[in-house]
Amino acid sequence: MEKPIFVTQPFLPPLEEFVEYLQKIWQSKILTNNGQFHQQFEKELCEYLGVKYISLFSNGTLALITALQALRISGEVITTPYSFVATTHSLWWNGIKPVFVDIEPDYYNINPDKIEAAITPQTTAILPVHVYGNPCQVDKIQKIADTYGLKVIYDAAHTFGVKINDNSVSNFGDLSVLSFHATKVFTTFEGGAIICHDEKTKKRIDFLKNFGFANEITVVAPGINAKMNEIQAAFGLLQLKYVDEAIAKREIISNLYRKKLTGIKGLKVMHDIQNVKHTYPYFPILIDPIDFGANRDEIYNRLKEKNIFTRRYFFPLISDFPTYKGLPSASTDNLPIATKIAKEILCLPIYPNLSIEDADKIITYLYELKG
Ligand code: T4K
Repeated sequence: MEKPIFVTQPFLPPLEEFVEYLQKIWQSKILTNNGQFHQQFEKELCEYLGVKYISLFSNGTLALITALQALRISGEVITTPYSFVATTHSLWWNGIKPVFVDIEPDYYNINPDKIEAAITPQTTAILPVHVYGNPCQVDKIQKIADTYGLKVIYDAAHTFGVKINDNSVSNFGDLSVLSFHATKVFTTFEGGAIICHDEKTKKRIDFLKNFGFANEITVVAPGINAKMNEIQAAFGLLQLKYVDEAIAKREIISNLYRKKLTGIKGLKVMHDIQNVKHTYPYFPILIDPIDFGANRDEIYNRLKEKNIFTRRYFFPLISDFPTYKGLPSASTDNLPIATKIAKEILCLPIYPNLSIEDADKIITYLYELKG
């Protein structure tokens, strides 16, 4: 059996370089609670991403939950069923009712043209996701939010380093939430962040992620413990030095797949969007069972037999999980595009250390599997 190839693999900088950071932590004995590496990492991330304020978190899910708390979102929130389940879970953890709106057929992000019809007097916000790092139609979404007095919180878990016309995608909306999980383009093992536009909001977010403490003796809200620790922050600082190199390697794999898979009947690849800087977190393809001659699950299973572990992100839809499927907006009739895409989607392996030979092997297998 050949060595397994997973959908992703984290990019790890040289270990000896990380040891230097660890030595500093051992000297200072500061392990967490806004230590030196935490402060430095926030500063360097702001510079790298081109954003004003960032608050680091222990993971992306707690950052999402806190983002909703920070803006006091309540009632109903309009969101997408086509995402990782954490997006909707963050609403549930805040006692908010999710209202699912269908996605658009090109980039599988929430369809702005369907949002207005889902707004009720209880709606307080929109929670879209830039799926696979492809930006949502941010201007249209903002216009709706402005018209109806809604907040916009972007789940930007997939968009590290993505820019629209040279402006960070995280500058759109009221808040943007990043994930630095091991499977992401940029990782701190586990980790996340909230990006905001003003100092006051950052302060509130920082209180909330530290139990609500505003100072030693004042608790201003029922906050949680969602702080990033010094080891994560140190790893992040080191990762930052290598992230451009890692993204460039992802781009090579992405271009190879795209070049060799474009034009196969029944297999659709996604194309880059003009004026967007992409960072290639995933390589999704759609398999049309009739035209390709085999369905998505057959391909998934046949590749698995060859020790190639693709993933069906995002199947099942969030709206099909038992917790959410009783909601009126979760009905298949309300979500025809998302339902179709979830049946046909397959994410191919992509990561900086995936060799050209292995990517070519995957391409060859796909040609062999075509009916
Ligand atoms: N919003 C969105 C849109 C998200 O996609 C996510 C997370 C979140 C919010 C929440 O952010 P976090 O709280 O996670 O920061 C993975 C990740 O666990 C999850 O972070 C991610 N999205 C989601 C899309 O994918 P799984 O269950 O598919 O991961 P897993 O463990 O099966 O990993 C996939 C492959 O990656 C493995 O087969 C091997 C490789 N791998 C994985 C890990 C964890 C490694 O090589 N090393 C590793 O350490 O959920």
